[in-house]
This record gives sequence, C-alpha cells and structure tokens, in this order.
Amino acid sequence: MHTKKMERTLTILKPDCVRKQLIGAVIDQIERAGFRVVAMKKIKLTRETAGEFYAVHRERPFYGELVDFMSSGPCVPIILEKENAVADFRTLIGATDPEQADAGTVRKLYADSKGENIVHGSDSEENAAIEAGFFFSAEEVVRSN
Ligand code: FUP
Repeated sequence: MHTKKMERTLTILKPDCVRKQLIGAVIDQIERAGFRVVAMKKIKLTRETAGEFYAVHRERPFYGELVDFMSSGPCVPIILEKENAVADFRTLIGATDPEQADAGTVRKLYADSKGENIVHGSDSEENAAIEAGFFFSAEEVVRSN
C-alpha cells in the first residue's frame, strides 16, 4: 500500500565532493536509501551559470563565495526519483551546516563547512523541476529501472 507519491528531486554533487573522490561513496549512500538515478552528468559550471543557478541567493552575503566555489571545479548534477524524494533527500544529506547535521548524514560524514557542504538538494518539488530543467534536456531524463 503506497501512501506517499512518487517524486523527483535534483541533487548536485558539488566540486568538493568531486575533489575528495567521494562521487561513488555518496551515490552509494543515495542508492542504498532507495533513490533511483533518473539522469546524471559531470559538468563544470561557469561563474555565470553558477550565479544563475543560485540567483535566489543573489542578495545574501555569501553569494560571491558560493558562486566562486560552485564554479571552482566539476560537479555532478543528478535527478533522483523516490516516493517523498524531496523531503527524504534533505533528511539524508542533513543540515546545511555540517556541525548541525545529524549523525550519519552525507554532510555530517563528509562536509567541511556550510559553504563547502558536498551536496545540494532541492527544497520543493517546484524547485526540483526548475533545477532539473537547468541541467538536463528531455532526452537525458530516462527512468530505465
Ligand atoms: P541548503 O538548502 O541546505 O543547500 O541551504 P541554503 O539553500 O540555505 O543555501 C544554499 C547554499 O548556500 C548552501 F549549500 C551553501 C551556501 N551557504 C553558504 O555558503 N553560507 C551560508 O551561511 C548558507 C548557505
């Protein structure tokens, strides 16, 4: 009996995750938690595209650092699917600040700071759809399992 609806969320394995060679470890944790990979690629954002992705934070004091960091090396955006994916993924990754994150969460395990915090996770289904469209074309989005 299914009580929660199938959802998609957008994650980015951030440049610190790639630099630390944690792509495999983090995807393993994500798959073990029941998420399916619907689309995935490795790309390097420019300052312009990173700034566009985080445009909602344009007025925040950390915006410049955030854009510098997100364009500092390749990252791995992934569309994930699971029942209740948006909320469950945010539970899996933990609080923005790794010091505040619960034990066992991705950020608690691997993140250095609230700026360099290993992964992004969409905060709503609406934003997940917008963010998925930012990185992926229709033919790149395939649920094959
Ligand atoms: P989250 O939803 O957990 O990714 O966090 P936010 O949307 O609040 O923040 C987006 C990104 O801004 C974070 F991933 C990292 C960056 N950030 C900082 O660099 N400093 C802060 O104080 C808060 C966020």
